[in-house]
Amino acid sequence: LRSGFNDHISVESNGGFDCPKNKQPFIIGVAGGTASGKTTVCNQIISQLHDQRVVLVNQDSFYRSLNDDQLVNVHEYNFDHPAAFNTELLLSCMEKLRRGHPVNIPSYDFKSHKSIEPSRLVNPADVIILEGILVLHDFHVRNLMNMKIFVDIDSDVRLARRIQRDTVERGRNIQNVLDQYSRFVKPSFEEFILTSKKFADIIIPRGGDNDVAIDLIVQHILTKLGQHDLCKIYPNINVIFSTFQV
Ligand code: UZR
Ligand code: MG
Repeated sequence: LRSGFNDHISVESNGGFDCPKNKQPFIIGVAGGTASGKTTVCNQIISQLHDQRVVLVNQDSFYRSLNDDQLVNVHEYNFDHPAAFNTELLLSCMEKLRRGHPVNIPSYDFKSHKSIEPSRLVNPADVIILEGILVLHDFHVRNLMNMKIFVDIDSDVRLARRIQRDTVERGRNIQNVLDQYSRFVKPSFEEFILTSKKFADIIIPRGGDNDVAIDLIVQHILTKLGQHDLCKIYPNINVIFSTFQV
């Protein structure tokens, strides 16, 4: 099978069968501004779901490669705009995972600003978490999700963390980080990310520090997966339940 959107992405077939509706994976979207703690929240959810098959998909993997002109003027490029992502490819990958097919997720290199080989083969799972600044922005991407989470942290805390991360982990200087923040990161946050908060089912204050919120989310996922499991063991479970209700 070919993805149909991008020739270098090949998708393995599982025999062409889609998984039945009641066995489809539980898809969670985790959005929020830069350095809000999205990755921490995802890792905590994953570590508490130890008995389930969980995969994490990053929206960052779907950044478009910059061409030579864009690379020369890289400081003029807005990485925080929805157009910086290949959303068609993200959608086709998520759709395949939802139907129970394995998929190749591209790898993005933050240093060269390009998609690089090898891509990552992701197998179908019980829970799929899609994480990224703009995963709640696109209507079609939102529509794939069973649960939509927005991680909410004060902007000054995020900026402080972003400076720390970009200077220590990404070798940038403070002036560059601040310029980029005021030119692109902050305006795009206000225009595209903050406005997507209203689509969230759950808003988590304090991000990864909020143990109660993580517990509640994990309990909800387990309840939903439990219902899936009952349907697998007893295909007529809905009939049984409705009989009891009579
Ligand atoms: P998180 N980003 C880069 O710094 N370089 C790239 O090549 C691609 C993206 C940044 C991007 C965004 N913005 O704010 C951030 N800039 O990665 C999103 N500038 O990642 O959610 O982990 O902060
Ligand atoms: Mg992150």
